[in-house]
Amino acid sequence: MAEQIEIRVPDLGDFEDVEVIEILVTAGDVVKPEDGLITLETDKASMDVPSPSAGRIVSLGVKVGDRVSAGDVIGSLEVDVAAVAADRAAPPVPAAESPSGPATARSARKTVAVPDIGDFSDVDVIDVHVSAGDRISLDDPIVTIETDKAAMEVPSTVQGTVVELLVRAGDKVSEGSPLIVVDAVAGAAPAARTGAAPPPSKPAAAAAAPAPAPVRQTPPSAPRKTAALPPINEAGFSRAHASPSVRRLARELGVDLAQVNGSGPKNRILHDDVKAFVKAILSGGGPQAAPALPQVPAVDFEKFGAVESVPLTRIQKISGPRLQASWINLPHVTQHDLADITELEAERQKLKAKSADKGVKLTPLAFILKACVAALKEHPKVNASLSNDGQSLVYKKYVHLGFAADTPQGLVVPVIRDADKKDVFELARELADLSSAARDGKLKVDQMQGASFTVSSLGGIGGTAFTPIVNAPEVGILGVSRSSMQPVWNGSAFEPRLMLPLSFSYDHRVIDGAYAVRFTTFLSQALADVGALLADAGN
Ligand code: CAO
Repeated sequence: MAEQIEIRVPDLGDFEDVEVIEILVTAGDVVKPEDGLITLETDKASMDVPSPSAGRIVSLGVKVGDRVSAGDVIGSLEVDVAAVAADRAAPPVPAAESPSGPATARSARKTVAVPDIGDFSDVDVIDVHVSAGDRISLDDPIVTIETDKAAMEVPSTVQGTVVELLVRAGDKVSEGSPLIVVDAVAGAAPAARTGAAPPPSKPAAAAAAPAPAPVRQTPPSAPRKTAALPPINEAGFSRAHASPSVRRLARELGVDLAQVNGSGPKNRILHDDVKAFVKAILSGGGPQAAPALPQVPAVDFEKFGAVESVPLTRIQKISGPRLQASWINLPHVTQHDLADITELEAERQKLKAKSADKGVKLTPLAFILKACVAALKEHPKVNASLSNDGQSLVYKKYVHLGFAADTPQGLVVPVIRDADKKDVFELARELADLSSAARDGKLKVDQMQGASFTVSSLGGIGGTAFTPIVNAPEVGILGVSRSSMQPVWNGSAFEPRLMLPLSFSYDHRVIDGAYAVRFTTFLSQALADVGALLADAGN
C-alpha cells in the first residue's frame, strides 16, 4: 500500500534561511533513501537534502533561490508503507556484533570505522563510495578522506550489505569515527579473494584497521568510461566548487572537476556542466580534452631473477603522488648558479664553537635560509602561488620556509614559520629541532603546513647540481649541493674561492627566466655578504 509522506529539511547545524541552489529531482522521479533531492548552500559549504526513504516524488515545493531552514516542508514522497514499516521495525543498529540471519552464512551488524590515519584528525570526507543496500567485499573502498597532504580511500574490513551510512561527503572524521553499518556475512569466504586462502595469522589489530590506501586515479566503482578523459587531479577535484551530488556524479563518470567550468552562481559546477564536459570530450574534444598519460609497462621481474617486494612507507605513499602531480602539472625550469661563500664559511667557523655552547649547530643551511628570506622579499613572485582557478597570483605577506629533510621513513618537509622574523641562530635552532622531530617521526601536521618556499639541501651529502621538484602550489624551490674550492678569476689572477652550487627550480607559468636569474643572482650576492646576513643576529 502506498502512502504520502512530507519531505522536510533536516538539521542544518547552526544554519538557517539557507539558499536553495539546485533542484536535483522532479515530480515523478523514483528515488532511493539518501538520494540528493535539492542542494543548499551557505557561505561555508554546499549540502544535499537527502530523500528520507525510497519512493516516488509527488511534488517539490521549492525552487532555486528560495530559502529554507531545518524542519521546512519542501515536498512530498509516495512510499511503500510495508517497506517503511519494515524499516522502522528493524532493530536499532548496534555498534557491536548482533548475530542474525541464515545459518549457512551467519550475518551480524558491524560498524566499519576510520582506521589509524597517523597524526591526522578531523579530516574531510570528500567522497562516499557506497549506498545503503550495496553489497560490498573486503577492501572495497567506502569513503575517500583527504588531509592537506593526500587523499586516501578507507577500505571495508567486512563483507556484506550496507545497512546504514553514518557519514556524508563534507563531514569531518578522525580515527575511530563510525562510517557505515554493514549486515556482515560471517563464515563465507571473502568474495574478493578468489579462491585464495585468507592471509595467515594476520595480526588482529591490523585486520580490524588496515591503513588507508592512497586514492587510485580510477576508483574501482567507476572505471574510466573512455581513455579520452583526462586523469583526475585529486587536489583540484577536492577544491572544485560543487555540491556532494555533483561530486558523486563526477566520480561515477571519471570526470576531473578541476577541469570543468561551472555555470552556476559563483561559478559553481552543476550536474549539467559535468554532463556537458563528458559530451564535449566524447564528441571529439572540447577545449579541455587531454590525452590520458601513457602508462609505464608492467613487468614481471621474477622472469629475470630473484626479487623481493617491500611495501612503500606511509610517507612515500603520500609524497609520491604529490611529487608526480607537481611534475605533471607545472612546467619546470631549473636555473643553476654558484655563490661565493668563502667569507660566509670563515665567519661560520668562527661562530660555530660559540654557537655550539648555546646548543645550536650552525650549519651553512641557516645562512642559506636567511639569504632566501632577503631574496624572497626582493622577488615576491617566488613567494607567491597561483590561485585555484589559475587566473591570478596570490602574493603572501609572510615567509614560511619549508626544508626537505631526509628521514628513515622518507622525505618530509618541515616548515619554519615567519622565517623573516628570525636571525641566523634562531633559524639554526629551529632547523635542528624540526630535523630531529622529523627523523623521530614526531612532526605535527601544522609543522608541515603553510610553506611559501622550500629549500632542499643535499650539501651535507655531496653532488654538484640537481633539479629539485617544486613543492606545488609553491612556485619555486632552491636546491643546494656541496660547496667546493674552485679557482675564480679576480681580474688579474685565479683565486681559490669556496663556491656553493645553487639549483633553483621554478614554475614557468609564474616566473620567467629573467626573473629567475635575477633571483639567483640576488641570492648569490646575499650569500657573499655574510655581514648583512648577521646584521640582525643578537649574538
Ligand atoms: N656544502 C658543504 N658542506 C655542507 C653543506 C654544503 N652545501 N651543507 C651542509 N654541509 C655540512 C655541514 O656544515 C655539516 O658539517 P659540519 O658538521 O662540519 O658543520 C654537515 O654537512 C652535515 O650537515 P647536516 O646535514 O647535519 O645539516 P644541514 O643543516 O646542512 O641539513 C637537513 C639539515 C635536515 C636539511 C639534512 O640533514 C637533510 O636531511 N638533507 C637532505 C635533504 C634531501 O633529502 N633533499 C632532497 C629532497 S628531493 O628534492
